[in-house]
Amino acid sequence: MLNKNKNIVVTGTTGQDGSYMVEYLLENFESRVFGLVRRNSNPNYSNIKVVLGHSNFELAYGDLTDSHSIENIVRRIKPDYFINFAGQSDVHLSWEIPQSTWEINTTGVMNVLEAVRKHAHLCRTYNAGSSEEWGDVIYSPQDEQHPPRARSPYAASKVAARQLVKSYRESYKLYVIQGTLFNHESIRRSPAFVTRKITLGVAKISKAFKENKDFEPLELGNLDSLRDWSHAKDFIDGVWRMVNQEKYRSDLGEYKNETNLTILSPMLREYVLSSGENHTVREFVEKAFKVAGYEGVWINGGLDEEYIINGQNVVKINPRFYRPAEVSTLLGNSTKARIELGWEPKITFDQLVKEMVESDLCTS
Ligand code: G4F
Repeated sequence: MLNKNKNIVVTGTTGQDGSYMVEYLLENFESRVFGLVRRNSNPNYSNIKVVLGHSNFELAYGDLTDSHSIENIVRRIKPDYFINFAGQSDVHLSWEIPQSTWEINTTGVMNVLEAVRKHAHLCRTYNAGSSEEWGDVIYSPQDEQHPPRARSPYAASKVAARQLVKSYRESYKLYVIQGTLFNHESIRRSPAFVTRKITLGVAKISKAFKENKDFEPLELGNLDSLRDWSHAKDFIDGVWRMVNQEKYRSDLGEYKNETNLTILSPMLREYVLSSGENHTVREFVEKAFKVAGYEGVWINGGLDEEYIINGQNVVKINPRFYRPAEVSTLLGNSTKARIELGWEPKITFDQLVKEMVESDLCTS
């Protein structure tokens, strides 16, 4: 149990990963958790409604792109952990807003690193990294050794952030790492991502079937993309293990004392978190409809492909959802995290799809 005097800052608190991390910390530890949120004229706190009011939880207002706000927070709170899940995480959108993607995902990380360096040198800092950094992969499954081959402004911003993290770790001996997380989903996923877009679409179409009403088919892009999907909750535990790696790695045993962090930092490792199996977008569609009780057939091909259920077209292709450069296959090898951190995912792909569809069926 972490003691009450530990301060933990989590950014991206209202999003999927940040909200699960805040819950995980409040459930498992007695530490004080500060959830960083951006001031917004129309705030959406739906993902954190269960923790609002918790005696160990406090909202802190700040913005990664505003170095003053980050510095003020770090100087005031002097965090023991800074978990950065904030970012512009929509790959497709990164071609539309490349500069702000860079400012949030890269310059924003530099702002965190500078604040930590100046005001909380012993803080354990985590930055969210992505399997997208590996782009057009050269081997499968991908492990920590895979070289960066970014194919989007989003991926490039994460590669650059990783280099910043590495250089701050080595130059200033900070406990700072960037894990490589493959796709992770949940009922809190934004509909900007394909899994939630599909499960919301399935729920809407299923309702229309039941009520005998007309509906618009779900419009998707590349159905043949392969992704290694996990449940976001499983990754929260993995991230926490990464920022406490000396508790799991016997080779770091002699550095357990926190005052030795400056000796420990060059030996820190960055880990892949993944399920180790991948599926196509097409397969996700089929499974999601099956959970709702429908089986269909694919007809035609290419841009004319359609998924037909009960004689009606429920999925069609819209080229708008294709990307200028696609990462066509991702498959993770998380052996190192499993062996060295004792981490393993608990929720299967089928359970993930079922949970997401059933939740959307309930609320639609
Ligand atoms: O769900 P996606 O948008 O996720 P993507 O691009 O794989 O990125 C996610 O995972 C990364 C980790 O690998 C994170 F770093 C990143 O922040 C994000 O969380 O798209 C998945 C696949 C792509 O190949 C895309 O082309 O689905 C394909 N797709 C097909 N139709 C679609 C659609 N994606 C979206 N978003 N919308 C579609 O209509």
